[in-house]
Amino acid sequence: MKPIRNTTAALILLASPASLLLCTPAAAADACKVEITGNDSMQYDKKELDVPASCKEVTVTLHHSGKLPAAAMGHNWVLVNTPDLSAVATAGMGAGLASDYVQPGDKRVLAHTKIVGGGQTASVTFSTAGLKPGGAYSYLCTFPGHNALMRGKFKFG
Ligand SMILES: [Cu+2]
Repeated sequence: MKPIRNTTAALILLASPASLLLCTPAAAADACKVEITGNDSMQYDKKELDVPASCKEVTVTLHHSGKLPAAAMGHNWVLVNTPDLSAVATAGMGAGLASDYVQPGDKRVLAHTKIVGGGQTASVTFSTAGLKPGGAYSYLCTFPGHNALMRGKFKFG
């Protein structure tokens, strides 16, 4: 008895146009807009963000790809001079969720988004006038306990 082989596997190949790389002024402005995602495992998807020193303004968009609410697994994106990271995290912890875990008026905070929960997005646009090209900047999440894992280097120029 011969096994009957069914070979009806149909492969449909959808021809897609080769991706085009466009070099336009709009593309240059896009270099000043960066995105980062946080998840329910207390992690950002990027260890480093990079913007050229030619950016007069930078927009950072934070996505939360998880499902947990902000009260349980909230994330923000806070930019600091690297040496200030721990102190800003500690101050933010005391500020509470209502203040997005950022101490109001904290001069060490160079820019920050609000706290987002699962499925939410937040953006911040800030001037780079106070940043030095090649300076040592870092970003972190100031939700209590998160900065141990949720931190990265912010490269300007
Ligand atoms: Cu977080």
